[in-house]
Amino acid sequence: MRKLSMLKGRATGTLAAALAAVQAAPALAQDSLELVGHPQAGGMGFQPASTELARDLQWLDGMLLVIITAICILVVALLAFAVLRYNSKANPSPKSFTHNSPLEIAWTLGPIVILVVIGAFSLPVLFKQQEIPEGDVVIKVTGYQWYWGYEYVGTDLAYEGYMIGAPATGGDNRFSTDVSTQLHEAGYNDSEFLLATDTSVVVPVGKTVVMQVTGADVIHSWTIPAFGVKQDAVPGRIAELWFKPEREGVFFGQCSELCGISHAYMPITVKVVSQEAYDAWLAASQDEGGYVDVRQFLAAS
Ligand SMILES: [Cu+2]
Repeated sequence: MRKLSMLKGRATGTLAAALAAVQAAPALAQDSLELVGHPQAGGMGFQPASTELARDLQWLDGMLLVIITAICILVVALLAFAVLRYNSKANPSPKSFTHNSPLEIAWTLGPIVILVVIGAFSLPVLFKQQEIPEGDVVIKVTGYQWYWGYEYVGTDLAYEGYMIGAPATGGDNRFSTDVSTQLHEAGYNDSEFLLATDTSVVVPVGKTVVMQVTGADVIHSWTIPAFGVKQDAVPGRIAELWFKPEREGVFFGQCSELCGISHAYMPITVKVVSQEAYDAWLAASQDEGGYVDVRQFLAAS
């Protein structure tokens, strides 16, 4: 009923077929899915915030930057004033008092007020992150040395996600022409090496996604910075995180807990697609008994 060879987005062809795929790739590049959060020349700031939580976190970071900048300027100015005004030349006979109660009260109360203000803004963001809502989509994610396993709760769909270029994809964690071919076939560019994966987490836009995070061997950590989420994957425990992506696209993350020699080679990709594309992808993947390339269904959205 379905063209299986079309659906399986894996490198299987001859060299000629691979070269043809490379040439065809630009037109196919993720179809309508924009790459979000990949490295950019001169990039300095955060990945574009793509959930309410990420926006809150980035706003909080900006606010804290203002506060610590003001504190640094004040401290440097006081130091400079003390050095210039009270050095031994400018002030040959210093006073010898050791206490100043008003000053001591001020420098105790000042930091308390600053910390209370910071806490008043940061705690609501923390609670928003940690209070897990009912998920429209629930996915269990398991960290392995060195890849991720995904299970769509309530369905029989489960698959694994490897970095393109990892041993499981025929590579040795190094860039090569073969890796380049695989990247382009999967809709990525060479610059996404170390970030691109053979399969992705696929979720619908605008829906609440709950990830149940655990580890199979050692502690890993699952994150998508553009969503403002990060959670340790601890063997024997299930922790949860949630996000509600506001835009379609391909989002990148990396294992964020040092987990062994190939820790740097277990990246994460999430593809946020329309509800229609998600439904079609989920049905096809369940029929197929495994991950089907979601780009096949983007045109329908
Ligand atoms: Cu790791």
